[in-house]
Amino acid sequence: MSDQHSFETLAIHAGQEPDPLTGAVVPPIYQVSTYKQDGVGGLRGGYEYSRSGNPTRTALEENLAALEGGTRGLAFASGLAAEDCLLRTLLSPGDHVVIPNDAYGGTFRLFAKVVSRWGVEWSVADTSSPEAVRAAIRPETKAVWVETPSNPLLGITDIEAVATVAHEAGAKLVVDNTFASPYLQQPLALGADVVVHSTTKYMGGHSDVVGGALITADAGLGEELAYHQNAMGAVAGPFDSWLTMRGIKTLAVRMDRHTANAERVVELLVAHPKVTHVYYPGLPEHPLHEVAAKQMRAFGGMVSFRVAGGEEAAVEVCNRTKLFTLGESLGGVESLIEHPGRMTHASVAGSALEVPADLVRASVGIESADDLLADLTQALG
Ligand code: P1T
Repeated sequence: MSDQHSFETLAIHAGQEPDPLTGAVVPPIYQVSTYKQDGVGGLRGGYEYSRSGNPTRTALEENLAALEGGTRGLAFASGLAAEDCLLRTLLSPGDHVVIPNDAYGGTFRLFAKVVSRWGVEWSVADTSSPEAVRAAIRPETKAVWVETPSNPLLGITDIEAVATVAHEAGAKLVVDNTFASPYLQQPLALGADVVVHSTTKYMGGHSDVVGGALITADAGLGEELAYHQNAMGAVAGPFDSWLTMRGIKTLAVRMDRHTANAERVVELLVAHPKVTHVYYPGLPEHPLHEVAAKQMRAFGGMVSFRVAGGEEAAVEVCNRTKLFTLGESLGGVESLIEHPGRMTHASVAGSALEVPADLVRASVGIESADDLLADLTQALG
């Protein structure tokens, strides 16, 4: 599949050549752990053991690389498994990493509670300011980690500007592209070295699979990560890879609809007397709206807002919705709602990443926008 094709075409065809044996149009689920060798070392297509390589996973990995415009894609058992592999590839004891002041709680926990135990230092910066990132960099800084848009406050980082700052210091720029998806934003083209995904979210898109991915522009780094992927072992299984590919085929149409519905939800929330603040990069009053408009095709399906009446009022809104399902995660076709302070971001309590107690996060699905607005209206009361 040529890289010249447009995103929608690549999503459906990249890495998805009809099966050479049967012509099956969809890559089969190779539910297998090992492969017959034609004499010792006589591998068919390079496959020897499914941790090291599996044809269904290969199909997904080629697809991921094409969609992010990278040279190498790697699929993992979860987003955090991908992050763990990346951190332990890039960092050694004594190294330092700059992390954002807004990020998924589990990502923060990985830095604060796990990787730090191996002698890796981290400090927090407001990555929406390239100057703040520059100020946080130390001689030992090996990586700058960015989420844009960020979870849950929909903060925006100027990828191009922060890539320059990181590279001047000899550090790599990692961008978690989970909230945007490659349809809306392609960090490698803006100078990022590695893209991270929780494919559990928009890529899979149907709340039926947990997975993660790393995509790199540089083939050497891709090789190093592939080595660690195999050495550490948290690979995506064949069925999970297949489900993720199935989701990706409709990514473009889903993201268009997520965005259109989110814009309707934002309109409602901005005008609502019980809502004190709306976080959405598509709003002209978002502090980095212009940067978002420059680096994103559209603004996506995630919306956060604060509710008058504090934490209890925010929790009540989450409890009262009927169509927006109360639950963690995001990016599926069905709308979800949650209270980050008590749910997805409980692990950042007391840290520089603490989220407002009156915050509600909505993952706007692709149901009828009118039905979604009616549900939020009754929940806000
Ligand atoms: O859950 P997992 O597939 O391991 O991915 C972790 C992860 C990484 N990056 C971002 C931006 C994420 O949002 C997540 C997971 N987030 C949720 C489960 C959530 O509800 O926010």
